Amino acid sequence: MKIIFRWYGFNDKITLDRIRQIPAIDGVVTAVYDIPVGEVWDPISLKEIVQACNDKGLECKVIESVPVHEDIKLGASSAKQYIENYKENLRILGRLGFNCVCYNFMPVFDWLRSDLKFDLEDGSNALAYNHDTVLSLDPNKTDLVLPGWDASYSKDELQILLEKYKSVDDKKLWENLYCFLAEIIPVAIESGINMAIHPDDPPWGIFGLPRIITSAQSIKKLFGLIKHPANGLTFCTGSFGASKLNDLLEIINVAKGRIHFAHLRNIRRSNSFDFCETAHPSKCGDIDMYLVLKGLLKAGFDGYVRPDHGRMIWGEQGRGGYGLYDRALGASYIYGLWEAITKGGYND
Ligand code: DNO
Repeated sequence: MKIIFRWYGFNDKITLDRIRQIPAIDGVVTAVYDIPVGEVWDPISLKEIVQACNDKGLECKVIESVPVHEDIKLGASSAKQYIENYKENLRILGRLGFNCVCYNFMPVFDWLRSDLKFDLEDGSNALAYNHDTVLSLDPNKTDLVLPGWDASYSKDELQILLEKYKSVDDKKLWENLYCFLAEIIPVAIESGINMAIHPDDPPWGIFGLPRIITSAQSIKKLFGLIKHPANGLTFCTGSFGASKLNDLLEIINVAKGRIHFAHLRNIRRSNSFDFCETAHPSKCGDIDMYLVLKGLLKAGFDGYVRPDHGRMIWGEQGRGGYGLYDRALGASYIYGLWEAITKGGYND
């Protein structure tokens, strides 16, 4: 297992110099942030990114994300060209030594929270999701400002997009996912890249849009579509764990051999749909991180792990979920658990 840290590129105020001081960190996971979704990435700027990481002794082999253009998810006529561009990106990444690509297939919105600064009892704050608040928002009527959502659409563009999705239900979205995977997985294999889909966060439909990567059942279905391990998973404890119906150990079992990337974070649920994020240790939330890591080890997991969202602590200001301090504590905790179970063995 390798522990990596999310780095938002040269404009990230959490610099590589800081990241390299986190104990036992092997590398970073990053992306290209200044090119519109669907376009082909510039190999020269990617090379600079890899070089900058390597110069600081950090590996750079994982991309999060190569975003999937909405037209692919919609199955629009322009999907073909966007899929070609996606393949080209995979070829470029493969040539530069990347071996894992995280992506998601969530329509319109990526991860969604109702609060970016939810006060926790210890005086820190974290991301939180309140279902009633989200239900009270109408993306067609209001100028939607949603934490977590990369608001790259104007109000009008958003309405047009939501209108188009009216003809896409779960079944259609699965079909469009299949068309995408059937084209890109062979190129990923040739390029030495494992594709790792990120589950929908939260794992239920929002604003009437379909969401399909939500449970053990959906992972079984996904893997059945293309039976090669390069068609794999980003196992995200917080995304799957937001639903009480999901058993994380069952998901690890179902995805055995095909988990290429793990996002580890903790959450505390307050009812069926509401939750807040917490510090990483098991004691702080509903996710038993020890059992999760033990489950991963038993499943033979040998991929990348990153500490996912942290709280904002010690007065730190910055990108919600992506401060330095609490994620660094999370990384050390994960390393400690992993060292204990790998060296000491585990008892069933
Ligand atoms: C949130 C992240 C997601 C993730 C994408 C992957 O913090 O886990 O935004 O990067 O869904 O495509």
